[in-house]
Amino acid sequence: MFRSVLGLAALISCVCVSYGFTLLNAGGYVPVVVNKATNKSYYLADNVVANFYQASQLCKDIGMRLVSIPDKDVQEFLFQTVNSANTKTRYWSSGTNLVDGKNWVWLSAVKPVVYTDWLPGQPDSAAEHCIELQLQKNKGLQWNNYNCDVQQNFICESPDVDEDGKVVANNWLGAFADPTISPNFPVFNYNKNSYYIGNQVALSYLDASRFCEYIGMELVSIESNEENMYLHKYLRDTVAGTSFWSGGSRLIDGMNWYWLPSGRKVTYTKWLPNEPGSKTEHCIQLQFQRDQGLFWNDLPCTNAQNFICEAPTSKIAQCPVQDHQCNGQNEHCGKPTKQTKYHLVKEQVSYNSAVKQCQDIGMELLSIQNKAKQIAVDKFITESSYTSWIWTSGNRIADQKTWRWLSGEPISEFFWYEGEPNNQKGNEECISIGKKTGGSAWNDAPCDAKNYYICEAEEIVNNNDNNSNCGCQTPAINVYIDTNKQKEVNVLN
Ligand SMILES: [Ca+2]
Ligand SMILES: [Ca+2]
Ligand SMILES: [Ca+2]
Ligand SMILES: [Ca+2]
Repeated sequence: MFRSVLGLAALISCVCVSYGFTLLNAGGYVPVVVNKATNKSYYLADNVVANFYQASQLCKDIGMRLVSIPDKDVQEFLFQTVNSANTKTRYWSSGTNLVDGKNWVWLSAVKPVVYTDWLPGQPDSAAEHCIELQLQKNKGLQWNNYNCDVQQNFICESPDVDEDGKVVANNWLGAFADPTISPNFPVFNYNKNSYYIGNQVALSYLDASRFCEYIGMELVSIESNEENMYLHKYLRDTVAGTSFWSGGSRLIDGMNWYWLPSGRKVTYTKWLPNEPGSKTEHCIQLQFQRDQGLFWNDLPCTNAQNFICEAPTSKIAQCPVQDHQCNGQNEHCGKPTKQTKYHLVKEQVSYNSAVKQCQDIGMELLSIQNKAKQIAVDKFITESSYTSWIWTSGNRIADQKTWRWLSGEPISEFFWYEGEPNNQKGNEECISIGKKTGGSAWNDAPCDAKNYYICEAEEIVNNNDNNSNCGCQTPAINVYIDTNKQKEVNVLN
């Protein structure tokens, strides 16, 4: 049951660790062509066909992204490359107007389409939302807007990197706010999170999930009555549609409902009467009823629906439901327990960048709310081998007086170095931590100083059996559509 249809899931872990221009493939290397002028590399996916959404995921799985064409030089390079490859003639790019139904953007690069090379008469049909590149042998590689569901070849490109060769993360939340990129972006905020209504096209659950990821979001998890009511109210006020995918599904084991993007279990529910019904219906559809509310129904995941995305929520490692290794040797055996996961980033950035960069990876900048947490951080820091200062989220930016964590909660217990906080330069409003004998301590520092930082997130681990150390690994869950059989195939690795 668990297999990777296209043989690509297995590389996710290696690709994440080190990105280079030679990419590991399941059976060897991904052959890339390097544009010497820009140092970007390109992969012509000549041996696999995929729709626009799947193509985006497949590029991502090999550490690349669907191609963007910022200018004439890149266009010319791609034309020469495809023309001399002499194999296929039609390829997906990342160009689309799906985001708001009007404006063409390079979805991978989060940039508006400025330079264009449309075929005569294109773009034409308003129902064709994605840009394909068509080779006109020895003449050009011209563009056509086309039905995004069509399965065809595609071109991946290496992501943008900074001077140090580090991949530059796309800033979709910034793009939401930039009217030159997408003036009609249907995004709104509730309870500090952003939501996007995907009502330009109807997609399968998995393609909808891919689209949300494409714009730096994930299919929505509805985890309280307030959130469900807010979504209903927004849909009622905007008349945005009546039927949407959420991120809820029981694809993993056919029984238990999870918010698949995060791995969290579905606890709050708003099922319609007599739902969930058929065991073959594995994904949660949201039904908008104007005067009644937003109700849930399970549906086959291959049905085409509009969808709702949400900015990334914290991720949880969820064990497979069946635990065969637990022998009941301790009281917590088999019971999921919460723990905090820390992630140290050895990159020197300002306080604000640290806050943002943690959020970009679905985590939060470290807060140390109590003594127990300080001890845990001591241990984490003592076990590491560097001596740089590290940002916490503690600051007194709001009123220059009260020290608070990122959540706004005032700090009640302090673990300063002796002589700190000293507000040495009169602008020390952010809290960093450093090593000291037997642990760590705090210093107030200027927020624009450049320090390492620690991101944190809560995760749930199954405490199977402390003695045999058989705790669950964090599964990377990828679900691919078997394009030959048109059904979902789960991949757990
Ligand atoms: Ca067309
Ligand atoms: Ca949510
Ligand atoms: Ca149903
Ligand atoms: Ca200081």
